[in-house]
Amino acid sequence: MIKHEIAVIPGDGIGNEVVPAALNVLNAAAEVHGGLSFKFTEFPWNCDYYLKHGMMMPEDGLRTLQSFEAVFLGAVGDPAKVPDHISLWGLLIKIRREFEQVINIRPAKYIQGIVSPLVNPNDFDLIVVRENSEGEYSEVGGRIHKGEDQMAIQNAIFTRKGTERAIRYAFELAAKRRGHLTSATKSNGIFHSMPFWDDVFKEVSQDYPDTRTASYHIDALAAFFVTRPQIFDVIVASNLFGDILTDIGAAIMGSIGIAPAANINLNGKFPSMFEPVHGSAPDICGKGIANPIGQIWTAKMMLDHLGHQELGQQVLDAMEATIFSGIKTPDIGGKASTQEMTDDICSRLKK
Ligand code: GGG
Repeated sequence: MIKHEIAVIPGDGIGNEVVPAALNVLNAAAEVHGGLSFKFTEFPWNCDYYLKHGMMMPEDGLRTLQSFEAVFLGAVGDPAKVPDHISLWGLLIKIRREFEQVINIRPAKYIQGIVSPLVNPNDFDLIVVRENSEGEYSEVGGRIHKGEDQMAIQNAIFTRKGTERAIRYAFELAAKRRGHLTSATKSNGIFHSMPFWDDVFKEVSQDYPDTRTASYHIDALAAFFVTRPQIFDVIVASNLFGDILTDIGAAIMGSIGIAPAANINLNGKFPSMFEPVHGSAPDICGKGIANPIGQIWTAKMMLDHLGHQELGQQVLDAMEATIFSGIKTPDIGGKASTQEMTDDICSRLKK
């Protein structure tokens, strides 16, 4: 019997609705497998925790998480309680950084049964590899002066190591897929870091002569995501560009509630973390209508990471069959609740 020990952080808002849904699916998947079980240990770290303790997680929180094989996270942020930059840097970004989760993988693909807002919803299937440890997500800088002299300085960090690591990872992934890699740049407007990014991309590309490459400025690339996403296979992007592009990826699939993500630690020293692209959605929290697909697809990515690719594929198939059958939450045109959608996925898995 294989037993996986998973740390679970539902976090804020709908994280507390979609995480239990995805855990039900993982338990159903384990049942189908027969020789697999999960031990989920839940941690109540969120904005309410911050209001009580003045921090998003305890001092020894990272040490506690380190003993688990993976972290399964819902959503972080409740701006009515805690400013977003405090909650994000106190939990999500802290875990990504300290656990050296340097790569963020975010797939997007056309799903039959979901009405895409695209004018011409062609079949598309792409993966964004987002640099996850540096770039524009930086605490380097400061705010000085008062009144009309007020000033904020924000420095982005692009190291050779971090940039090359993300680009190389994306080339390796493209080689396993359709052999096409697109780089997101903005070297006409951002004077230092983006020409540097382009140079590293060009240099690394020499090691992958069979991979076809393209490079687009992020503004044009964002437009192409909407007008012709089918031209893309793997896209490599900096931290901020990757974050923005993947919200567009979610939008063209039909809902921000669908998109999954994996924060990968490459050296095996720390657990990787699995969390959907969406946030805590305070506007729909408590209504029982949050789309569980983003979290369930994220669970599928965790299964892949733990070595259960076949089972992961079964989860994806069940999920797609449920959507195709019309059992859908309101954000994708249905009337089903979070629970109804989850129950249907579990029963299809067990068939
Ligand atoms: N699902 C995790 C979550 O709450 N994400 C919200 C967010 O703003 N994330 C920013 C990021 O991924 O960098």
